[in-house]
Amino acid sequence: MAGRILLLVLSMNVIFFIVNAVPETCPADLGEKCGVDGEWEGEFFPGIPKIKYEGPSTKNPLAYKWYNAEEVILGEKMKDWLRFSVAFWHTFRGTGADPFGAPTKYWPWEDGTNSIAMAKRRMRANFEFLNKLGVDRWCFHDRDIAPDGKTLQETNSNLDEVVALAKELQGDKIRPLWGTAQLFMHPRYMHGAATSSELGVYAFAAAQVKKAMEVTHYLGGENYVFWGGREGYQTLLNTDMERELDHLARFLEAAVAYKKKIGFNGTLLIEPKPQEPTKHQYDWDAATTLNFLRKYGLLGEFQYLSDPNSAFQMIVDNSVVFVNHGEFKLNIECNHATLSGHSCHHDLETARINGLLGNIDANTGDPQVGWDTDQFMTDIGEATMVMLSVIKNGGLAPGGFNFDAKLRRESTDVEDLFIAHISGMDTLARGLRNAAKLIEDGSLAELVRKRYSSFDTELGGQIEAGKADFEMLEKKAMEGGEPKVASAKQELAEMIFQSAL
Ligand code: XLS
Ligand code: NI
Ligand code: NI
Repeated sequence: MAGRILLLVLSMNVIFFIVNAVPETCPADLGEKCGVDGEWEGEFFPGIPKIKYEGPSTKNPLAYKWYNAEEVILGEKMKDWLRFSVAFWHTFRGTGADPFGAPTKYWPWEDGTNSIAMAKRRMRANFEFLNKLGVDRWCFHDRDIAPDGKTLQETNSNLDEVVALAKELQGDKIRPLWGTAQLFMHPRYMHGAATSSELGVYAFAAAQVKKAMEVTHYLGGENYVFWGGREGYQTLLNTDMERELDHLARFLEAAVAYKKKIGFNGTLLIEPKPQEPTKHQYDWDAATTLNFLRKYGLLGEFQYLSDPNSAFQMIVDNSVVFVNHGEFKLNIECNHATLSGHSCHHDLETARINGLLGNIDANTGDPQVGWDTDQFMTDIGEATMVMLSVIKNGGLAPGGFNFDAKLRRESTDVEDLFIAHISGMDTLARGLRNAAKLIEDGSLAELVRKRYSSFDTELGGQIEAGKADFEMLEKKAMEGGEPKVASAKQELAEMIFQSAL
């Protein structure tokens, strides 16, 4: 009996050995791509060249048609206006799963695990992707890039291990556009993170943000994002909204204090979204978020920058740039703006005129689907309006355009990852070229200027300076008689806009 048990134990050890001898870190079906130590060898995207600009007439899907990084538009290189970034979570963690269906994407380098070895391999794929695309920025959530451990300590050390590799692979060119903490997937965050009804969860979220900020800083990240996916409610019947919002403000104050403590100079960006996953998210849209920041004193000093000698100011219809010297700005996501019932252009302008336009999550929704479909932008008109806002903002730096966008579930080829980004980049590059044409042509700005020209008078000046009281205005109304109201010229404005596309 004892002999049999010994035999069994021995044979189990043999099986254990055989299983372990197969390199754990390489997918099973890769043949020669797995080295002896189980590490991936060679390219992740063989056959995909470095993507180059070939101009609008090329038929090559793996080439830029409109995005020409070094070309100067309105005094700046295209790459500086556009500051593109790849979103790690969609490009390297997106599986194509949806609430009704299983994953559809099986990238050759994936082994179906969430191990540290797999996380490192994905990181290598990420940097090959960035280098081939010619994009210098990437965005990540802490949990996209490294797996959860059994304790917070273990989770942090997993993160450190993967981040050390990312730092090495970044070289001296690539940096995070922003980092963020994923505070919505784990069940502990079901009631929210900073707005959870549980103090322990609030503390856990703080610890996670603290670590994510440190890591973003360590990698040379230029911004840090707060997207409050579960900072909201399902019903007000069980919710103390006032208390939750107070907690959120205290949480953000603590983040500012910590940012200063570690010497992180990046901008803190709040990303509004109206709902999904909660029924009602607190940072509904740009205006709601702005009001929240204002109520809690989280806006800094404002300053109008108007330098009549600057070429830029002359170009953009003499508009003044409104600068907010506070810690927070907004990260406007186009698909979130449309979910909240606005256009992307509306939320960008709301942020811009308040000095809060910090970054754009460049994606688009589907007019027939009522959720955050996170598609790559392809509408040239939308891209042109986006770029009008960006130019008027004087660019987005230190923010940029993060492709918070994913392949459709049915797009399953590795090259589709490239095609999607190239298409999104070309769409925005085309938007930039069109917006520059409109600004240089000046007739749209002139139409707007004329429309308000009745205020370019002595009384108009007094009104705008806050010096016109009701008696003065009554006098004008009585003396001037029935005012002549001019046409809004909407169709002409639309005609001018269309002619630039
Ligand atoms: C989700 C958000 C998310 C943020 C980062 O809808 O867009 O991806 O950008 O947490
Ligand atoms: Ni986003
Ligand atoms: Ni989104």
